[in-house]
Amino acid sequence: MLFGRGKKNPIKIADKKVSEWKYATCGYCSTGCSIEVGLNEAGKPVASRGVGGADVNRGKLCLKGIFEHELFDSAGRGTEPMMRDNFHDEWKTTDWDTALDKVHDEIRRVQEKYGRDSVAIISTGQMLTEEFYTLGKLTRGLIGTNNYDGNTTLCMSSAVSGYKRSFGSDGPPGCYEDFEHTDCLIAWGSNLPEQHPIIYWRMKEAQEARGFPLIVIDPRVTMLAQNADMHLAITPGTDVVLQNAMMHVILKEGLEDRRYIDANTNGIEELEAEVKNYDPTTAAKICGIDEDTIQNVARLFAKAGAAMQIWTMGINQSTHGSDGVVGINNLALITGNIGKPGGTSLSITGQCNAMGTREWSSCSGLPGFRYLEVPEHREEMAKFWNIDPEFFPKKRGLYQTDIYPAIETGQIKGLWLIATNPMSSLPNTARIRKSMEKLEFCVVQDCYQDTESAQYAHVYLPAGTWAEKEGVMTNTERRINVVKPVTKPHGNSKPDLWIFNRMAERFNKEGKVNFPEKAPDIFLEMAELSKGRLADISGMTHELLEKNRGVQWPYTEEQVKKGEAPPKGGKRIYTEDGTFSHPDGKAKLIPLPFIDNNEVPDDKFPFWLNTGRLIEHWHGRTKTGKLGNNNKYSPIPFAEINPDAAKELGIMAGDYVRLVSRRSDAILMAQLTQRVPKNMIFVPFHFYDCANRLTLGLLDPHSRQPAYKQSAVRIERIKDQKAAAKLSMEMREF
Ligand SMILES: Nc1nc2c(c(=O)[nH]1)N[C@H]1C(S)=C(S)[C@@H](COP(=O)(O)OP(=O)(O)OC[C@H]3O[C@@H](n4cnc5c(=O)[nH]c(N)nc54)[C@H](O)[C@@H]3O)O[C@H]1N2
Ligand SMILES: Nc1nc2c(c(=O)[nH]1)N[C@H]1C(S)=C(S)[C@@H](COP(=O)(O)OP(=O)(O)OC[C@H]3O[C@@H](n4cnc5c(=O)[nH]c(N)nc54)[C@H](O)[C@@H]3O)O[C@H]1N2
Ligand code: SF4
Ligand SMILES: [Mo]
Repeated sequence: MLFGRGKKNPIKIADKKVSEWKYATCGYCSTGCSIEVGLNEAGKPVASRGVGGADVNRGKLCLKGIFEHELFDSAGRGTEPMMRDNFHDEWKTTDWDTALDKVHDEIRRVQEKYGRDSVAIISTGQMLTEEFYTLGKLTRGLIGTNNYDGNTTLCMSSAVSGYKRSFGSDGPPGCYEDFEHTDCLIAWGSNLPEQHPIIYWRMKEAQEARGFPLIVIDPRVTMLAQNADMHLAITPGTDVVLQNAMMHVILKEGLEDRRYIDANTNGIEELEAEVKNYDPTTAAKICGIDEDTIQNVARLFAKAGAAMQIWTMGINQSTHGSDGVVGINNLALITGNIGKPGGTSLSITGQCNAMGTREWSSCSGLPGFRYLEVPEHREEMAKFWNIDPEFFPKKRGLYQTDIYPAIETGQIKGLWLIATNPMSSLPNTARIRKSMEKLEFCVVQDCYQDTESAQYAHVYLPAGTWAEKEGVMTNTERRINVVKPVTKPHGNSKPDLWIFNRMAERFNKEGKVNFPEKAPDIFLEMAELSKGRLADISGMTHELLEKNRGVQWPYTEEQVKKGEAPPKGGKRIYTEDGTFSHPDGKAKLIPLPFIDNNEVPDDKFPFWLNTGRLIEHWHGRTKTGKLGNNNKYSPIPFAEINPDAAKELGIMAGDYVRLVSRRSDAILMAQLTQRVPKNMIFVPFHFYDCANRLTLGLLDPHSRQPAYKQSAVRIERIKDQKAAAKLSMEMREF
């Protein structure tokens, strides 16, 4: 049968009968797209669209944003609080007061019996900033445990640590507009087209206009690598060696910016002495990139008028994560590429509000990039919150990744999980399961009740999500944008802010500490606290954020009063000489000796295991697994295997295989692809009981972030394919 052009039916876009559009900011990734949710006449969310006038996305959305309105009533949402005495028991529905009283009483019981720090609180990068700030006040000011951290330790802590070591403070210096000014872009371990599709689109548009070279450093042929001018398929975990070798070339050939180095940095002599050891010939043997390529990339980067580096989890999730970030910063500093248009070192953030938690949650310190270790910061915050400064710990407590071992050893007995699902996201599931089973008390506060971690909870608190709530989020480029309540929280679930405020009433019986009820008022409190700090937001209000479709910090009251405020906030930080946050105002150049400490392939486990993401899914799929339009692209777990390796092992495309690591095993479907080299397997970590059964997750010494991307496995072909298919499905039922 012939299909003539004229005979094709035109694509019909269904009329969703939207009667009103409401403003929000996307709640998935850190790109920070402005979104509008369409409501029909009955007030039901039926559509999503990008906002044309928004600086970030200029009308566009990716596959996740387009279907985000389907989340509100998706399967598995929590509707009522639930309780039980033992995690083996059936859940019993209860009312909010009973559930909240129980959480309060259990936290205090455990603390009285085992000490203040025996309860841990683990938060997230997926709430609104006012919620983070309120939880921080409750935890630091009233509950008083020091073991309070976020899932950002799995994600951004290497970036935070690297920024602090280099510049004296967290805070990404650049912005997306830098793509429009750059002459050279290096992307380290970042797969923008899949993980940050709209940032990718911004980058691609700029590249088409300016024609700058794109260099991608990633062991896998990602979608970004396919679009690169040069793809450097680096040996996993050796980025620091490549960075040192590039600096070796730059300094040896006199391509550095001496004026910038002398005026703005300390430590050039020590750095020079260290990178002398990394001549390209020696480095090539370790990092797998040939010496000519190392030299070419180093020269291209150093000779560019403005050169930009971005990175994501290929750098952060490594035993050298923090060092990798410092290495990127070193490269930027010695070439004078910080804070200038197109010349920057920009960490691409992960979760929608991972930046907000870094700025305001008090997880690793106190609000507004204040530290527990600094007496003046403790005094200032204690006065502001009306608490005794002595109540604050004098240094930060355990990182998230150290909390689970502390549960295993009995040091921690109670756990409050908020918008994070460690059973699916932490490495080495078997060990996390053991910890969860040992808890005397566990409360899970999540918008879905069917999470793997809720299986181990004694209390479940159903939370609202995304645009069922009101507040702000900060994106990758320090842009704060607002989320408005588009619809009521599902069932009898409540906004996280409401839950924290009701908990605060229980810990704050005398009413000493003030907890404003409404997000815009909390925002004003934060704005007050931000005055004169790096992340100064004192000129912002919710109304301004909505009107401007987001404003970048800093944006100060003083600028507004003088009429000098840039309309959309501060595009860059560290723009002027000598403005870094170390006490002397200078940035630090830090030598990075390479220590080879990863689990590497050997005879028994001959393949690298690399784990990461797909465009259609979000983390543990609590959200995207329920949305047909997302889930249909990859409904079942799979492993990418190189066809040549598969041939040697007798594996055909679509076969079920067993991956075995020193921790455990997992059954997945083989997808044969040249995306991975012959000695590597790539497994998306979205599916429960797959990637993280296998991962080792050694920790970075500075950031305590796990090396999710480097461990070793072997592949076994399964003889009985039918049984394997059945087992693979059963493993995902609970
Ligand atoms: N669709 C979708 N988008 C997301 C998310 C999601 O779940 N789904 N999650 C969000 C979050 S929280 C995050 S943190 C980001 C993550 O965003 P990305 O970091 O871009 O995504 P990943 O797939 O985790 O890893 C990126 C790349 O690191 C590479 N890599 C592995 N080992 C190394 C190495 O040793 N060196 C180098 N240079 N590269 C290496 C991997 O091959 C992979 O291609 O995505 C955000 N966006
Ligand atoms: N193997 C491997 N593992 C990894 C990674 C990897 O690359 N490889 N990446 C790591 C990284 S970068 C990250 S960020 C982590 C993510 O790890 P997790 O934080 O565990 O991932 P999520 O599945 O996003 O969990 C968030 C939970 O919050 C809930 N939630 C969403 N919105 C709200 C809300 O508004 N309120 C409340 N109360 N709950 C809400 C969701 O239903 C979900 O259960 O995974 C890490 N794990
Ligand atoms: S790029 Fe990120 S912020 Fe934008 S629509 Fe997609 S998931 Fe949402
Ligand atoms: Mo992340």
